[in-house]
Amino acid sequence: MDSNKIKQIIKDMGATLCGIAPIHRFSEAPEGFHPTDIYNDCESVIVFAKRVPSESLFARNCVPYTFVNDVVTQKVDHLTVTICMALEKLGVKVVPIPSDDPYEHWEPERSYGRAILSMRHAGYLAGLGVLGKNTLLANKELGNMIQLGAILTSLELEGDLIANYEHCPPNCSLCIDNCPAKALDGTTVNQKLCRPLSIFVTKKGYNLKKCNICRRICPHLLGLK
Ligand code: B12
Ligand code: SF4
Ligand code: SF4
Repeated sequence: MDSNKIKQIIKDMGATLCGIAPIHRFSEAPEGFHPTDIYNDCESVIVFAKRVPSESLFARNCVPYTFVNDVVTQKVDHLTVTICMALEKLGVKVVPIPSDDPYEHWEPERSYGRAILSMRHAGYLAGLGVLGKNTLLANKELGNMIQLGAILTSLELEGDLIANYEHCPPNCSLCIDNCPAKALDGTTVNQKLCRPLSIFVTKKGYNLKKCNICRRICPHLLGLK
């Protein structure tokens, strides 16, 4: 099974984008968060994305945006497992990675969580886009409104070219300046500051995404063209 065949299967099943990162590209991953820390036999990381509908970003109430995100996250998770079932039937060894939760690493004093695989880094290494100062992965055509999914495989697959287009103009700092929690520094996000807004818990216990400004304010929200 070659790279193009795998990517075609995954796109036919509903992914908007799909790219492949050979394992050697992950040499800079922090200890404990390398794909082989999840699956010994991993030789390639397949990363895909679904487009997230964007107009809910501009709703005055945060419920529609929260709803859209929750549903697209579930869709990507279902797609991940469905792709794994299809590839396993073809004899390919695959390990699915959740799009968002759950993960184990948690540092309570700084409210810092880290997923078993960083989708933003994996997406970059698979050629799906570039990382902006808002820390999000932005694709040339779809901007940052993409939800990412990933699958580890023991197949040695040909990698996609890493994207080299410019994302953030040197003089742009709109996301950093407008973050109400002052959580952005241009390379990372202070989770302790962002979480109360990004994952706001209502009195009834619902998790709402009350803030998405760093995503919405970006001139490249919907693409770099
Ligand atoms: C925890 C989490 C959060 C945290 C931290 C966000 C963050 N930027 O890391 C909080 C709660 C703040 C958050 C908020 C949001 N999130 Co969130 N979140 C995640 C989650 C579940 C894990 C991310 C993680 O582990 N971060 C911790 C580490 C990886 O980040 P770091 O500390 O900056 O990493 C440093 C080092 O550890 C090192 N590193 C770490 N791993 C690796 C790997 C390699 C190979 C290398 C080289 C380096 C490296 O590099 C960094 C610089 O030193 C991911 C899903 C996933 N599995 O990735 C979604 C994810 C990042 N979130 C997403 C989204 C959409 C959001 C929000 C926009 C939601 C909203 N409110 O509208 C906001 C955006 C806020 C922001 N600007 O980041 C999307 C982003 C999609 C995209 N286009 O990029 C993801 C990828 C979910 C998905 N599957 O699509 N989120
Ligand atoms: S989601 Fe809001 S609080 Fe979090 S980093 Fe983005 S702008 Fe800041
Ligand atoms: S708002 Fe400007 S600095 Fe922030 S991610 Fe978008 S282009 Fe980059």
